[in-house]
Amino acid sequence: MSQEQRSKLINGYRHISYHQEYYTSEEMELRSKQYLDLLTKRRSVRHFSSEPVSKSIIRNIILSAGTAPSGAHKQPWKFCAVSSEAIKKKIRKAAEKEEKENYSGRMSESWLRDLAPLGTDDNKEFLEIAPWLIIVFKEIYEPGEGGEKHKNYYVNESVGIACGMLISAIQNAGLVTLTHTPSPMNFLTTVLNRPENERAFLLLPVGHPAQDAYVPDLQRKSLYDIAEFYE
Ligand code: IYR
Repeated sequence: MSQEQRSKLINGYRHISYHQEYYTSEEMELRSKQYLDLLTKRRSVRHFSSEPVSKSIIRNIILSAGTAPSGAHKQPWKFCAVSSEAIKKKIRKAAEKEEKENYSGRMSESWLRDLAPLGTDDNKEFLEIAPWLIIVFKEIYEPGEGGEKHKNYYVNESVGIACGMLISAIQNAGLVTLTHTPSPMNFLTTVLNRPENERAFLLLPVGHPAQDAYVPDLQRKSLYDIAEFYE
């Protein structure tokens, strides 16, 4: 049922009436459970198939992430989607160079011990095998016409939320991803030729899992570990 759209001025700015579909409690029970089931199946996957994924699916996923709320609605994000084999190769080479140093000295003993159950190492083959890499940049400021820098607000929070929505859109599409944070990440600015106001935030390979993909046998915390109810 579509409702008539009304508008009014608040502080001199146009506001439009907002309506969203009304669900009964039963419908909400079902929908919230179905969404939980979808996200429960999500795993960070490191073994990708090279099967192609269409650009239009990647576009929809990025547009979904772009619906995230952001500080003062500045939308301080840029999603760079890479399917070029040459660029993926460059990214893998640079990421592995940094990771080699991380795993062989920059990371502490206790960090390496914490990572051991995940089975990670400095081989980042997935950066070339996955059909797409989405590199998320945060915009630390907005450049003005005359070269001035307009501040963005709550940039890490905003971009973090957008990345969460990106990950759930990837899961909903039937694809898998992994939050990869090669450190330091500044080589991505050079490889992708990004402007001065952007900083690499997260790198996500996107694709189908390999036929023989394995994930570590991990458990999630229970509701009572992650929530407190005050009724
Ligand atoms: N960035 C490294 C190391 C790494 C760190 C954490 I914390 C992880 O949860 C997983 C990996 C890498 O990508 O291998």
